[in-house]
Amino acid sequence: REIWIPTHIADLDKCTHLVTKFEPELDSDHPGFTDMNYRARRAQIADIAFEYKYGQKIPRVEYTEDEIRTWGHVYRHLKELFPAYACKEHNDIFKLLEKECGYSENTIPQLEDVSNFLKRKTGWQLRPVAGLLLARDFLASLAFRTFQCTQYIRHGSKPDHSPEPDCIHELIGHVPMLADPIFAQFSQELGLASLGASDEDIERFATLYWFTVEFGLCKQNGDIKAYGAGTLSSYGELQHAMSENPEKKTFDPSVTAVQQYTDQDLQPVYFVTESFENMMEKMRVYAASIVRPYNVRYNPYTQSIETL
Ligand code: H2B
Ligand code: FE
Repeated sequence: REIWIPTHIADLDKCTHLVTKFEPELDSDHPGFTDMNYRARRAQIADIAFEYKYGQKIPRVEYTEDEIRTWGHVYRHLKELFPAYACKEHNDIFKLLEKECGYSENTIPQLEDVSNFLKRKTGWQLRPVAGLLLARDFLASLAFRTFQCTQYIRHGSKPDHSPEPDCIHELIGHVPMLADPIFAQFSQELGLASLGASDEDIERFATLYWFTVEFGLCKQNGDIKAYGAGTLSSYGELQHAMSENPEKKTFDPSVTAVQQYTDQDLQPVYFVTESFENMMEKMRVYAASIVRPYNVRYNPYTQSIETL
């Protein structure tokens, strides 16, 4: 029984299976559950993703005043914390995004513009997605330097926390790190390692993704800084991560891959890496130990996966 994998970047049109557990229509704890306007708006923005095909321009969304207010509120709070708490790479690129890509308190950047910025920096690109994706599909897209990116914004009544990814999380948390060459490489390699892996290994790669790309901490000049997008897009989580309260363990893929985690609350455990290079080295050793029917490599000229 061979596991189907995308072999050309256009095959990502088929890697769009959603996990619906956090959606406003289905989750009665969602802050938008009883807000019919919010639900209609979400459906409207989701349609962009449902109709999107590889190679198209990402349609622009005209955000409402309410949506921009939510964005601005979170943006302001996070910006106050970044100088002390975000890693150097995130701080540097965030400034560049403000200068070159229209990031500001008063503007929600358009995915198409941000995607073009990333293409120039590291060859990463965005494609719109309607919500939380199956881990296998989400990880597969990373192999093609493609980030499946939500375009809607969280409900305004709960600006600090969103149970699902939203454009604040993607644009402020993920995008700056994807514009860093080393982190860009790390993220793609995680995607490549997942292609054709068993369900059990996908679970472990998803956990590794969680404790690195989403909630990872790193050492810089003797201090602990945040590089994970879940931390860098929530001021509550960022303050919590930098406090003495949570446990901080050393990143070690074979330990990290089986650590329990919660997607409902502040993280009780974080993993700290010495450097992105060191993390990438350790991940290569871990990935090489996974049994797969083949090895894969990415051909950037044809944007295809070659199996070896
Ligand atoms: N889907 C979307 N749309 N964004 C994410 O950041 C995301 C996802 N993360 N699906 C994935 C799951 C991650 O938690 C791991 C790979 O399961
Ligand atoms: Fe994320």
